[in-house]
Amino acid sequence: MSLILYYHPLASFCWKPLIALYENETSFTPYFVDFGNDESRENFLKVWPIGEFPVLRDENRKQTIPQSAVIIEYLSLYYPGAKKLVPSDPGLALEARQWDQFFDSYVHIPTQKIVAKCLCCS
Ligand SMILES: N[C@@H](CCC(=O)N[C@@H](CS)C(=O)NCC(=O)O)C(=O)O
Repeated sequence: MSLILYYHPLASFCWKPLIALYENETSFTPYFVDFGNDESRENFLKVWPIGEFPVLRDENRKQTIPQSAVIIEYLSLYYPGAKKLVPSDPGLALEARQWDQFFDSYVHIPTQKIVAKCLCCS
């Protein structure tokens, strides 16, 4: 399988590319990055030393793509499916990016702070 998505189920930024992949039934291998497991963490850091997920690895194109929104654009470009992920109209594409960044800033980042706090407390 060509596409591997490095992700964590509690990381809401990872849900963005997961939704894109599932919407178009794009074939991929999910790789659950378990930072509590040395082998899992090291395998991921070999692919993306920054250590932030989601990251898409495309073995066919020999590309490593970080950043949730860029992964969606990459899928839209190289693995298009029945569902259009990015509007063709440049004005609408700009609006989509605007909302994407809005939700990143005001929903995902606060969500991740809550998740991190809860995990630290448990
Ligand atoms: N701008 C990035 C943000 C990704 C991000 O913040 N990922 C978090 C989880 S949701 C992460 O990797 N946290 C682990 C860490 O930073 O060590 C994106 O859109 O992908």
